[in-house]
Amino acid sequence: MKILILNGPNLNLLGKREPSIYGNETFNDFFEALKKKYADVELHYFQSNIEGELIDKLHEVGFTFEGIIFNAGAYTHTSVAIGDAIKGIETQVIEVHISNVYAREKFRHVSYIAPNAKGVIAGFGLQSYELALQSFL
Ligand code: CA2
Repeated sequence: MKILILNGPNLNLLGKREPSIYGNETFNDFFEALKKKYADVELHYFQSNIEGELIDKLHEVGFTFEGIIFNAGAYTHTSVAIGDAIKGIETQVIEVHISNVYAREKFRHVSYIAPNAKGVIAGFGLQSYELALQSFL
């Protein structure tokens, strides 16, 4: 089973800044542990700060992979283009967030991903990604 974890802007800073909101583990450390725990799953990871690169990756895997776990970062709340890309692919997407976006500023309550996602998981720290993976499994 092929699953992509896709991270959007600024998530490359995880574990390096703002630990009170996003924790102190780097995504690479988390991802290495996840791959070991789910060794029978073909887990892929891609991060970009560039909207078009995220869209290209959705197009690249969105007809062959079994699932996409997507934290689009702040693009979640702004990107019509990413919303359209999710509408245009076949692979199901689960929207994830590390923080509970509904307990934060109003602009974070809006999502262009959610209307076309299988579901949304927010507020469980990096465990949000593992919960999404378990849902696909
Ligand atoms: O809670 C989440 O996962 C978010 O998608 C994170 C985004 C934010 O804009 C969304 O509203 C919610 C921000 C990612 C920034 O990540 C950082 C990590 C460490 C240090 C600085 C930024």
